[in-house]
Amino acid sequence: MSHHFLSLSHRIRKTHFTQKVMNAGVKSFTVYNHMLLPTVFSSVEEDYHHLKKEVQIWDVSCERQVEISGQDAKKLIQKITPRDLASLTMKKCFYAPLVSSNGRMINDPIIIMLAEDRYWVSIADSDALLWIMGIATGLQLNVSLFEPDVSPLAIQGPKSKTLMKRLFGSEIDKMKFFEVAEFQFLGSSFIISRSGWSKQGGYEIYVNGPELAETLWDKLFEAGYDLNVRAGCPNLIERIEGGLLSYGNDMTLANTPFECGFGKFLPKVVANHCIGAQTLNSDKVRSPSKIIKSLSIDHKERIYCEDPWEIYDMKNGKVGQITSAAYSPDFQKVVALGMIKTRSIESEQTMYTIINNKKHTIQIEEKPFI
Ligand code: THG
Repeated sequence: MSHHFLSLSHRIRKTHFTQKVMNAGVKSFTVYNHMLLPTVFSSVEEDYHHLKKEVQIWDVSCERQVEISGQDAKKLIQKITPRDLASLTMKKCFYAPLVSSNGRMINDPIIIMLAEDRYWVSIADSDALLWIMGIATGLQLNVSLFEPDVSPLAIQGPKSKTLMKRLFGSEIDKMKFFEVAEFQFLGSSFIISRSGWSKQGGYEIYVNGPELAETLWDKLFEAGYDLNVRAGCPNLIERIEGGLLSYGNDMTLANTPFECGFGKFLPKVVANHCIGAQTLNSDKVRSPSKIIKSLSIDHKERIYCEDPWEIYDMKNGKVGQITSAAYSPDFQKVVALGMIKTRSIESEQTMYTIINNKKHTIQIEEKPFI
């Protein structure tokens, strides 16, 4: 990867854990929701092996919450996503695409219900608060909309449950994937969900304000000493293997949820009161001409995809692009995500991409990699 530096300023926000992350030896950051997000501690490969074996603490404060509360909160939240929220309760969060009026991806957040009239939209990297404010203003809805000072801290890896039980007790055992519960710790209450941007299992603690952030960080490291706990971060290789999509990389405002494989989260017919319903209910959009796939590339070197790599097949020419890629030590090939024309997938042509002037064949893989 090429190494240049980003100039820091007040626009690029630090988090309540940034000092701890620096003390833990972070090597590089990216910017996500105008905030620092660590990307490497030891090396992408070493971080990957550790994540798949032990337990890591991730500063994912950049997963900002958009809080929607008030009389019209429920109406507004069901307007901004085509996913049916009728079964959303305070006990379970939903992964739910936000789409534009013409049915394109605005963001792919997790929605948490805190009360019938109070929600958190845990957003990916786009200014969803502005979009939602625009809708609330345009429709003159009676809501309060803001970004609360909430900092998600993710505990990820196969030993995450053991560590979480030591701090929060045996109630942790009862939590199933995507369940949400409130826990008392250090005299304060914390919302915790069993979720996180890895497929190694884990939890996310929504830390309110700055007061307990560093203490919680320290307690997790004390309690996890014998578990070989380390500071970590979303890992490029692991998340590609797991098929977790990254907004801005694998999908953008140009894509429909069906192209992203999110059709399974949408009802057969999207309700009319949802933004984008008309487009999302059209046959053309429901059977997309291109779709995101898990891929592998016959390439054995450490390589990262900073700009999309074009995909070709022998018959159809250019048939798509690779948007994320990394060499996987476990699979001993480059694992990738990319958008491919369904026509090319169906015609089973050999696909290839060009990296440093050399052709490399591409294989479509199961998601997640096994
Ligand atoms: N946790 C929280 N907020 C977040 C993220 C998170 N905000 C930003 C970003 N990540 C949002 N994007 C995603 C993408 C994928 C998942 C969660 C958030 C995810 N997907 C699972 C999968 O695809 O296998 C499960 C989806 C499901 O079946 O419901 O977990 O990570 N708080």
